[in-house]
Amino acid sequence: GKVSPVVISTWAPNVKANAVAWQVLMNGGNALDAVHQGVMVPEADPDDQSVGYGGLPDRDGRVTLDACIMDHQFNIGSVMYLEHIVHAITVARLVMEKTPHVQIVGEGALRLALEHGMKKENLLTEKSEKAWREWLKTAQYSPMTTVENLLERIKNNHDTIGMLALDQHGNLSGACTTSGMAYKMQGRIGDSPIIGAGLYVDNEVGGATATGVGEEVVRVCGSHSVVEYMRHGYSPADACKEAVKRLVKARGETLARKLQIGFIALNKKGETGCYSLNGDFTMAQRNQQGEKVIQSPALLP
Ligand code: SD4
Repeated sequence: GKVSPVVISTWAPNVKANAVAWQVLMNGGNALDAVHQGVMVPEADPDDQSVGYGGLPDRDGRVTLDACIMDHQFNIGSVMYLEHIVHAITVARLVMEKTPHVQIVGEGALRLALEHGMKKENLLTEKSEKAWREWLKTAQYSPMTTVENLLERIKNNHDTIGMLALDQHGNLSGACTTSGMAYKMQGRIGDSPIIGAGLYVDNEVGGATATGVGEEVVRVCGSHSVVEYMRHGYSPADACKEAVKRLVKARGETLARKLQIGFIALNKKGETGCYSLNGDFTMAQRNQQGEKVIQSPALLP
């Protein structure tokens, strides 16, 4: 029989992204197209300063994007340190479908995009440039302040999008896209374009995606860990919780209290869940019952 589709994504404002993904699924589209088109919504939104166009730049004023995508057959593609292209997720999909490789960075990723007819654009909006110049005044160019800035943005409930979908054929896919940590050092890559860290999908089990301080998500192979916990029988929420606990164990509670990471997960049966290190994390969900924002439970609330 037909499976009941579902879409989830990190952060409440991404109900808008879910709506687009849901429409793809309702038109009979597959999970891969759903997550691809879904995450294009915040990528194109100038007011989302964490993703795509309008994203906050690195400390030198360059907007550099990271994204990855994974389907139900272990096909993967990712781009890192991509400049001048609004839809990094589309370039990640080009890497997956049009090249023999799985990860392409910087100039090479830009070239791939241009070769496939994508347009070169300025991603730095006036609003983001102004924020960056303001930051320059007091930041002393320090990477520590970038973590503080990220935490501030997370409090404002507006950040990186990771999205997972289950289609009517019972197939899972995921996508993750970000402009990364604001005012990061040049060339810095977080978890978001790293398969296994920012995103992982195993069609026999489920999928997971992450948000928060990427350095910490990478440290525990976050999304892959969540999927492995589900493989061993944990519910999506409990699997996310175990991965968060693993980080606290690795880093200690004192440091962990100053950080934030959040996971969302979706299993083969269409069950969903989320869990975060500290408070303020939300998950947006869309299924046949309608649209919903779920306040995530937290380990150190
Ligand atoms: C990064 N994980 O680049 C991203 C940022 C993020 O919520 O998700 N913030 O580290």
